[in-house]
Amino acid sequence: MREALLQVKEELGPEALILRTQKIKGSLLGGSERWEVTAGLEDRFFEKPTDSVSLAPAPPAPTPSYGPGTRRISVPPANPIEPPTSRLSTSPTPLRETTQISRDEFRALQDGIESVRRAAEAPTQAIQAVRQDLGQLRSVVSLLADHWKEQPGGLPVSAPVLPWYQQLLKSDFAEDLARETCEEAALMIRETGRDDPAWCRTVVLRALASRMPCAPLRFAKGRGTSRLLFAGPTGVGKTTTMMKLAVRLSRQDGLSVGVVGCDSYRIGAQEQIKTFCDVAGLPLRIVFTDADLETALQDLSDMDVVLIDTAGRSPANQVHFLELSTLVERIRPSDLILVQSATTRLRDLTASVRAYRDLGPSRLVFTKIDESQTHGAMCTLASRERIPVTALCFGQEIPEAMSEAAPDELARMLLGDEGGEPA
Ligand SMILES: Nc1nc2c(ncn2[C@@H]2O[C@H](COP(=O)(O)OP(=O)(O)OP(=O)(O)O)[C@@H](O)[C@H]2O)c(=O)[nH]1
Ligand SMILES: [Mg+2]
Repeated sequence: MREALLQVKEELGPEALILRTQKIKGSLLGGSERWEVTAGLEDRFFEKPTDSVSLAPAPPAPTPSYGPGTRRISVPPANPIEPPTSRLSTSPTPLRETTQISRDEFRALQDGIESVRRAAEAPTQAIQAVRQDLGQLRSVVSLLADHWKEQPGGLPVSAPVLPWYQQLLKSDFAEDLARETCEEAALMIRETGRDDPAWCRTVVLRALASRMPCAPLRFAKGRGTSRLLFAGPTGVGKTTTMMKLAVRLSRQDGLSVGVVGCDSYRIGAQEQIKTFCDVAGLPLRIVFTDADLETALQDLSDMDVVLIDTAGRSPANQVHFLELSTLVERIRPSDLILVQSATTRLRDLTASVRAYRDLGPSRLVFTKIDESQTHGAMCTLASRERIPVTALCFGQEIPEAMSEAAPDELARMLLGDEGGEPA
């Protein structure tokens, strides 16, 4: 019995619990008496292997436990007839190790799965948290915006359109127009219940476009002669614009086009227009007197369109302006095209357009857009003066550097490229 107990301790260690001992009688064939000892280890030893183990009291006999770590050892008594060998009557030796490893592995697996799950959920949770924060921030900003708006010196426009308001100011669009346009857009945004940046841009763009008067020039073949007179300040690109239009109408629209040059004032003006008409193959009449003008108009009376180039006139020069006014009266143009440069300051543009108003301009053309950093001045002018813009010129190339004006296009020039918030 003592030997059996010693063997149990040796096999299972000092923490071994003796669960049951039983004497086994020798067989009829002569075997000697034996002791069967059932021993085991407490469950907790498998949960957390430890070196310092306090021995728990043995579980109540006689029901043996064959739970984890239980071994039954059969030991013969010290008897010289039988060799003093021990025999494991049940579970093979690796039982404890196998069970312990499986549990450890299981735990490790569980831990692994748990950490993978946490890692997988982390970004989603983070995004949700950021979304929530954003939503809260939006409402706070909106509340603050409403509050500030009512304060002296508060926000000029509602929060969702504020970036676009600032963009319009950066483009040199007039402050009052920018504010009105953005407030109109803000109202629409509120009604739709959407205020993401892309949508806000679309609504501001539409509101802006509705303030840009544009009208194309259309001519029909064989329906009498349309007379187009080009006027405007010096050097803005009147003659170049006229040449661009002449090529478009004759080559692209297949119309018959004649040209009248009335600029006897600037040196080189006649050569400029003559060279062009020679190259383009268009009939040209240069006029110096009223009689010349009558003859020229008569000569070109069977053309679909007659384009008339005038000398650049400063609105401040009264004598020059009077001459121009007399010329307009004699020609009675179907359209008076007022050419202005996009590089001119708003104040000068406004003064110039108001001076030309008496001549009855029916269309505006903006030139040198390629040389202008911002387009707010010309758009403000068009919006305020309500003279339809017909063409935009953005280079010296004839006829390529010209496009038909469109409200959306002008609005886009102010707001910048497609995208979310302005840069
Ligand atoms: N960059 C740029 N240059 C232009 C544009 N339109 C005209 N020009 C240039 O501006 C200069 C003056 O052009 P003109 O067509 O002679 O101007 P104008 O108004 O007829 O001039 P005056 O008859 O002297 O009053 C020329 O060098 C043109 O090539 C444009 O859209 N962009
Ligand atoms: Mg000219």
